[in-house]
Amino acid sequence: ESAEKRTKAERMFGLLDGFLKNDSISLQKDILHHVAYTVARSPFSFDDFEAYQALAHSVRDRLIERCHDTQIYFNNKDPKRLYFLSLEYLMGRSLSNSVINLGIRDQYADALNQLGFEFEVVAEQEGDAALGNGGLARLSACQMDSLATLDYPVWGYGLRYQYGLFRQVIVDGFQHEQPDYWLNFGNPWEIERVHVSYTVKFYGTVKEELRNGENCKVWEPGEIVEAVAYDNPIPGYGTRNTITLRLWAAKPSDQQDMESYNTGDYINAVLNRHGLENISSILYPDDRSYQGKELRLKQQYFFVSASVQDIIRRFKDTHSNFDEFPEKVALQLNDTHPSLAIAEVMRLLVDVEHLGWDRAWDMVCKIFSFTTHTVSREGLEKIPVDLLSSLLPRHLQIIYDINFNFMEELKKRIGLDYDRLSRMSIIEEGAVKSIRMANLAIVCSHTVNGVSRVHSELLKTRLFKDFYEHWPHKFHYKTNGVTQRRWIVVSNPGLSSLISKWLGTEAWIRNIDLLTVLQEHASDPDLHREWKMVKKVNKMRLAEYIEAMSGLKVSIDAMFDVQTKRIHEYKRQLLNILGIIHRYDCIKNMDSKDRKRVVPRVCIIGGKAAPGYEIAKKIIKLCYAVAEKINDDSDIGDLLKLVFIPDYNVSVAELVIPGADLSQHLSTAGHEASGTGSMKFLMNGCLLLATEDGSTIEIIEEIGADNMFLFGAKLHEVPALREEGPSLKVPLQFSRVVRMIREGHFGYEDYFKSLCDTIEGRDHYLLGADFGSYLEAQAAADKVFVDQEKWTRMSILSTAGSGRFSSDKTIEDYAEKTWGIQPCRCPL
Ligand code: 9GP
Repeated sequence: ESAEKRTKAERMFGLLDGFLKNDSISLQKDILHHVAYTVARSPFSFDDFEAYQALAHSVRDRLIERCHDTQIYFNNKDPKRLYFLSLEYLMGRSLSNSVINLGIRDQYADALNQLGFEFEVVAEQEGDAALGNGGLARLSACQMDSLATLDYPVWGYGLRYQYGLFRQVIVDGFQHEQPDYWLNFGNPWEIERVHVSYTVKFYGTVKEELRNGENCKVWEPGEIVEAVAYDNPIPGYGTRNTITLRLWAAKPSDQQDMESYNTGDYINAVLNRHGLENISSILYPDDRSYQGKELRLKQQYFFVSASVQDIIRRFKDTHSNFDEFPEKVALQLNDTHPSLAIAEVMRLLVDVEHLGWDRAWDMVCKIFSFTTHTVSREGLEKIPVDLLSSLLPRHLQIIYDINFNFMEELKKRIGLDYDRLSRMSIIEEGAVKSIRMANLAIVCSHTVNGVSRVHSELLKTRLFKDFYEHWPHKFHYKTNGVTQRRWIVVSNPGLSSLISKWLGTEAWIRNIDLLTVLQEHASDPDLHREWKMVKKVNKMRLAEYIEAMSGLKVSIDAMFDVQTKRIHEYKRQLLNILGIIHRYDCIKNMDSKDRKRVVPRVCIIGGKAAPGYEIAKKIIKLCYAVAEKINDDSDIGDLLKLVFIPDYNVSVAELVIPGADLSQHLSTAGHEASGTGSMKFLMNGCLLLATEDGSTIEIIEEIGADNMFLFGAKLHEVPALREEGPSLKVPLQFSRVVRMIREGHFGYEDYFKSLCDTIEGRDHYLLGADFGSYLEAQAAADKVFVDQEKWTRMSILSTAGSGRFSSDKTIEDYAEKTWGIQPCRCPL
């Protein structure tokens, strides 16, 4: 029979013409085929967008081929798999990244050329997949790229939001939010798996039943929704391995509301069904808090329930004994958002698989690991018990049971220290009784990771001190990283070619340690010339973008000084704007001789404010108001320009980062868990002006403090400065620039009053305290910029020292120390 099967398979493979071919003629045929039969346009006349669609489908075919091979290989080898659970992924565009990782970018560029198209122009047609807010979401995307490249057997799981992160539109300097219906033009990068779907239950009641002599809990739901899988292939670089990011979409279930159909309420029954799809429709646009919203909780449970059912189904396909479960499964919780997975695994193992509580609990403690991305107590999620009890009654019981056992164990260790017991309890008593999701995640995970060394210290000494004292072995950190494939190879092709030329190899794209070789050439005049040329081209590209977007012409001889990230008080974009006002004020008061010594600057700020975050929105408006004043002042000319880049997203970042000379990372010490923007700028040879916070502390260790511009209060100084409050002495220049805003130099003085009030008086984020040293750091940057040889050397050393901040490093660390997984490389 097997010989027969083999002959059949060989015949089919022959009919398919073997593997897809990647020579120029085959690719051209393929693209034209998709123009004609997928896009349904004339192959003799199609535009750039249609060319993009056809090209994307052609690439997708190749991704699917590799995905199949990878899954077949994984299934044969049956390694321990990692399941990465995250509610957010900021993937950006897929085309360029995919063809580079597949190693066929040049072939496609040539094929398109033969058809009369340009690869770059066609690639620009793609919209961003923005299924996330900020750092955490982009980190997940970088980590998926590294997991695929390093051949780890992994599945990513998430939600397929129909509306991604809102589009930021600026009207008269004010942020407006518009929906990002990113699926409008179809999405060639996903594969709808109609046959992979799971039932997800909500509401209802829990009954006790005697089954086979055992007391069982039976959950009778009040609402049923179907989760349908959409698979997004993630190709590795330099490997055939292509892993899958499986995103779930909500669809009405056939089991729901049959009664209403039968009783004749057809119209309402259909409308109700449609409402259920909303579960996966909207991404919550706030990266700091998601407290107590029913829809958010539904999203969390919907995604974890479908994922956990899928994971157990896959395990059971090839295993009959659950004792092997922890040897085959590692579950990573990306922040607390997927923590309900813990209760869901318990429910499925106890209520459905009937393993018994103790056996199930033992497994849970072996499979879960948790990474937190926040430093603030307010950022920790809490779910009101009332809400959970109505939405997921069985899960509430399970969490209560977990907590009861934990409290009993704790009492044995620490006695009746009620304060401590109540701080560590998963249940928070109080006006609104709530579930502390972080406590749940810590209690049930074998490892709790921070995202930088200092973050981990803060977790151990502040946020989770009690837990650290109880379980010191659980606490670790993995320094975040970003993928060099996206952040150098895709976004900065000039720099990428230059690095390969000087290293004599492209191997650094997989082995980032090789970048250190650049250190040997850091003073070579030939490298300097080529390095500066690459930067110049990138600055020209960025200048063209700025002009197209805002009409503002900027000089590429000026220093391009960039701060792009989500707008937050702690990230202190306001400090940057105050610095710009100060610079403007100084230039205005200079005589012509002094003006000749001014280093011209183009200050670029970009980022989105959460829709409900008023102060952040005022910061954006202030940026526009100041820009208007400065840019219209003919007396200032090219000495200073200020640009706000609207709708900052991954593809805009790919343009901005390579074009930056200087980048600013200004968080008040102790507030940025890690920060990954700095790593992208660093890789691109951009000098950093930064506080000693989050990952910057580790960047200093790699490239040296004299290779960057550091300023500001250190972590240990912050409490004393805060203590001083309004009596803290601030520099005169600080009071002067704030007064300029208050007195209406930039208009809207009433509107900006509350913003000024946040920094005069209490000034929680210490802008006044840090202003003096901030200006000194800025002056130091000016001084070095004039010495282009020194600047270029520092720039080369920045790139050369960025290897530690590749997500490849982070992932290897996680794989070895947290997940216990091994590479599983599909043969070429
Ligand atoms: O704010 C942190 C940022 O510091 C970190 O680099 C990133 C990735 O770990 O996560 C951010 N947190 C969030 O995006 C939401 O808490």
